[in-house]
Amino acid sequence: MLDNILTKKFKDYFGENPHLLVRAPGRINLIGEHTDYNKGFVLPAAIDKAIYYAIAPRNDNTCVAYAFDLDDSFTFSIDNLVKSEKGWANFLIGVVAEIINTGVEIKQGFNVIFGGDVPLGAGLSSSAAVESGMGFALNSIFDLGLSKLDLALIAQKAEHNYAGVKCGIMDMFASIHGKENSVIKLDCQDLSFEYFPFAFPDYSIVLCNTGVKHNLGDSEYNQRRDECEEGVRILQRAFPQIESLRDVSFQMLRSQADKLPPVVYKRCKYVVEEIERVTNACQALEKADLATFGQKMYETHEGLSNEYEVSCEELDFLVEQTHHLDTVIGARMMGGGFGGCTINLVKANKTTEFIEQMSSAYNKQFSTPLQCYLVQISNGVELLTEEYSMS
Ligand code: GAF
Repeated sequence: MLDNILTKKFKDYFGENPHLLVRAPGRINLIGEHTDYNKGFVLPAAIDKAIYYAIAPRNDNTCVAYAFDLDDSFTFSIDNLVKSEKGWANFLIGVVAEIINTGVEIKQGFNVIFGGDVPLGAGLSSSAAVESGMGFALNSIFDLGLSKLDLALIAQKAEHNYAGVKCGIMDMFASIHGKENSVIKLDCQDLSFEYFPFAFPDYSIVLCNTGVKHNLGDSEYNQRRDECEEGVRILQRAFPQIESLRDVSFQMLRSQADKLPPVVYKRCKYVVEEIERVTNACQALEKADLATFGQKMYETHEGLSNEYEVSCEELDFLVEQTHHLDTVIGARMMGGGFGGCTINLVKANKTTEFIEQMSSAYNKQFSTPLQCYLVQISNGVELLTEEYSMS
């Protein structure tokens, strides 16, 4: 549907057919928050909300990009990849620049249109979807020979160097490696991963969007990362062998509690516990024990709210509401925090009731409508069509 709209727009805008169409999904994360840049485990999945790309090569070095949802365009040259004043353009420029930085040559420019239905600022990683889709589209159209892992690392570097967020690898990895009805248990230390089936007919995944826009670049995210790194530096005095919080047990952390600033201790405690929680949650999943899994989600929320301090009033309210509903088995804030969505595991035959109850409570409390999305776990980035003939 959206790909058809983009194809038509491409023809109108550039006067030719796109050569290919790409779909790059947003992501959810079941558990394992703020663990990726601490080399721990995460459990994300790609979803049925995505950014679509229509693209065709050009015969010169110019790149013309049109952002369908913003009705805005930007032109740049592959010979001059400097940051733009336009935030959205930096995601594309960044991917082109970081591909070239890996030593891969891009020999010509391109025309591209992109847009989709991943809500912006909702913690569903629209930016990672944009970056992953751009890399995948360029890799396909110019036959660059980059692997899926290369594309994820390129997208992450684009986010670091062109969007200014020192994010972990989770979001782009999920957008690229997603698999229908499966969550990805990713070990962020060595980037090995395994798929866990996540298809429980009795439960649905519902996201509740606070509408509060988080801005990861707004320094808080990077600050959390700095606090964790500070913790590691201090812990290394007693344990020189550790490289990240992944290598730290709770006992090791406890033994150094008086050496760490209280805020840093809290941050490290949350991360060390969360890394272990993902392992325990996966064991529950293997036994199809959704009740234990859901309990772990609630524990994560407590840690994110009280120790990592990345939640907000609206997110806490939404999670608290679910304690009064026997239709919900697990809920927590999701993603970087400071707004965005909660993720809820809800009895499948009660999702409408759940959405009505949550919307009404939220509206009463904050006088703001609540957006809810019933999401399906989908495949990762993929080619939709190839049209090599120009018309
Ligand atoms: C954001 C980041 F981009 C991820 O890398 C991850 O750290 C997440 O916040 C928190 O788990 O989505």
